Formats: sequence, structure tokens, C-alpha cells
Amino acid sequence: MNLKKPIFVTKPFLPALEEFQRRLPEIWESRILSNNGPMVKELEKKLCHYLQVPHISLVSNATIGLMIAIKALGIKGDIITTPFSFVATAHAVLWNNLKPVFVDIEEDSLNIDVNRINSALSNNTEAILPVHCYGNVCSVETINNIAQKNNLKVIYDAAHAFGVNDKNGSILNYGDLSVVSFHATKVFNTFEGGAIVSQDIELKEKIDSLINFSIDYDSNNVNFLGLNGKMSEIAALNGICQLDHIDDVFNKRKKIYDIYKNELSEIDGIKVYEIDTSYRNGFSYMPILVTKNFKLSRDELSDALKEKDIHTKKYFFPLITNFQRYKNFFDETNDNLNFANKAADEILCLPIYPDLELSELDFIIDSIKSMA
Ligand code: T4K
Repeated sequence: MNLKKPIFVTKPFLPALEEFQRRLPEIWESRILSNNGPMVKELEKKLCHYLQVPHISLVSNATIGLMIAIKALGIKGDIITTPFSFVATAHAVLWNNLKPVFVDIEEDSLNIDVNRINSALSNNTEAILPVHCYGNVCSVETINNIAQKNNLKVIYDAAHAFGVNDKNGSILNYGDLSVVSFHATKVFNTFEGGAIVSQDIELKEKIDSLINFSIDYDSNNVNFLGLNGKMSEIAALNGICQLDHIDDVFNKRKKIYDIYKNELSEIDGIKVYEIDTSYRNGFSYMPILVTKNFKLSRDELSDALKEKDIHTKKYFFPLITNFQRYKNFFDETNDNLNFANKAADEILCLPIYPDLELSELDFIIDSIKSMA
């Protein structure tokens, strides 16, 4: 078997080089490289149309996007969030000098447990920051009800949820704001990048100002504490070219997910994470849970696959609350994070990307089966 190794957890999709080169002269001739140039404007418009969302602000990455989202909503109190996420989710809260309040997740979806949100509410709670983990939609209706009843803001960390729909269309339309990542490792990338989806134009304008230092040249004033969170023109061009291929990317990823699911679901001790396939999904990750019934522990399986040059990732281990920086933000005497801790110990994300050859996929599956 002639396999292209190493096999990484992902390989970014890129358009054909000629497609990118064809439009490069526009940037070279205009010399507009940044600051809300024509490529950024074009990509924002095209994304609003593709994703069916009212307003998008492109940003340099989703971490900055989350920081800005919190700032744009003027949140001053505590933010209830999930510990089972990439650390960027919690970092965005701390960067705003606010307190993250961590609650446990649901055993199956691995998304924030809405019942725990209710019990964590306090007079200081001002917002909820759930994550659509691996692009699986959170219990948005219940979260919306909790938010309305308690006058809370909701920011969705939708880093994994590019192009994900449910029965109502894009899931990016839930909450006050949603933040998507366009990092190289995501289903849709602009090398580095991200987007904040807002539902009203005033908020979009405030976000656009915040990512450009909040300088108002009309009044020669700085209205808020802005920063530089802009996307460059070259990054936006990559996004424009990628968008032409996105449906094909999604289809290829779905095919890979389906094969993994069929082949691995029968293995004792391996639980394939269920992704809702009834509506459009990008299959941004291929998570499995390595439970105690499997012959090897999660770490042993990961190491054994690495020896075969198959590189998996433990998204998300360690649990955020197990990082020293975050230990003091959770008091185990009051509550527990049992499901989140269990997930962090069992999770393993397998390689998934549109260019993954069937022979490579077979090799990964056969390798796992041989260790069962
Ligand atoms: N919220 C959530 C829930 C998130 O998951 C993330 C980020 C964020 C917020 C923040 O979004 P951004 O600010 O990043 O836009 C990756 C990504 O850096 C990060 O974006 C992502 N989530 C996180 C889950 O994973 P690493 O440290 O695992 O990436 P790395 O460098 O180990 O790459 C994994 C594999 O991908 C490599 O083995 C090879 C391949 N790769 C990677 C890159 C960067 C490539 O082939 N080409 C590349 O350019 O963090």
C-alpha cells in the first residue's frame, strides 16, 4: 500500500493555486492590503448569502472574535460556559477581566448541560457562552428561554459550526452573537481568521469599530477600548476561492464520517460521537470516545496510532478547569464536572479532511480494529 504519511488529524483544504493567483493582481495593483478592503467586503457579502445570516464581521481569528463579542455586548458580569472546549473560549472571558463559571456537559452531545446553567445562575450572571461542540447544535431553544427569563446575553462559540444548519436554517442565527473560526484546521479556512455573526446592523457597526481600534475619524474620538482584529485582504481572497468548493468539501467529509461510523461503531469500547446528519453539517471533527471496554486506554491508542504515523488529537484534553490557570474557577465541593472530565479522558479525534484517500482511511480503521 502506497500511503501518504504522516497522516495528520487534518489537512487544510486549499483551492487550486491558479484560482488564487488569478485574483492576486487585484491586490497587487490596488495596494489595499487590509483595513476593510474590497476582498473583505466581498467575502462578507458572499458569506452572508451562503450562510443565510444577516451580518458578518470578518476578524483575524475566532479568539479575538470572542473577546470582541463580549466587549461589544458590554458584558460586565459572570459568564456561564463549558469547560469542555478549546482554552480560547475561557481565555476570551478572562481577557475581558470577567469570571467564567463552568458547568458540566451532557453525556452524549458533549455540549453544555442546560439544567446546570439554571443551577449556576446568580445575581452576577450576565451572559452564557455555550460551544456548539464539533458542530453539533446546543439546546438553543432552552438556552434562549433561560436567557430571556433572566435577562442574559448569549454568545455562541461556533468555532466548529461553519455552515451548520438545523430545522430553522443556520445555527449561527441563535443568540446575540455567534463566533466562527476560519483557522487552518477548520472546514473553511482563511489561513487564520474568523467571523462574528450579528443579528442587527448597530451591533455589526460597533464590532467593526472595535476591531479597528474604535477610532472614529468623524469625531476624532476613541469611543471604546478597541483593538486590531481585522482580516487581511490576502486571507479574505483565500476564503472567496474556498467558498466555490465548500459543498464538495462538506460532501467528502460526510462520506468519511459515514465510513468511520459504519466501521468503528461495532467495536467494543469505541463510541462514535453522533453528529446530527438530518441537516447540513461540515463534519469538522471525527471524535470517538475510547471507553474502558476497549483493550487500550485512550492515550495508549493514540500512542499506538502515532507509531504508525497516524496523528490524532485529544480535543479537548486537558479539561479547561484542569489547567492551573483555571483551577480556582471551579469549586468541586459545590458541583461536579463528571461528564466533562470523562469526555476529556476518553476523547480522541481521528483524521478527517477532504483529501483523505480511501486507502488511508482503511489503514486508520484497520489499525484501530487490529488493536481491539
Ligand atoms: N473556540 C473553539 C471551540 C475552538 O476549537 C477554537 C480553536 C477557538 C475557539 C479559537 O479559534 P481560533 O482563534 O484558532 O480561530 C488547533 C487550532 O489552532 C485551533 O484553531 C482549534 N480551535 C483547536 C481545536 O486546534 P492545534 O494546536 O491542535 O493545531 P496543530 O498545529 O497541532 O494542528 C493540528 C494538525 O493539523 C497538525 O498536526 C497538522 C495539521 N495542520 C495544522 C496547521 C496549523 C496543517 O496541516 N496545516 C496547518 O497550517 O490547535
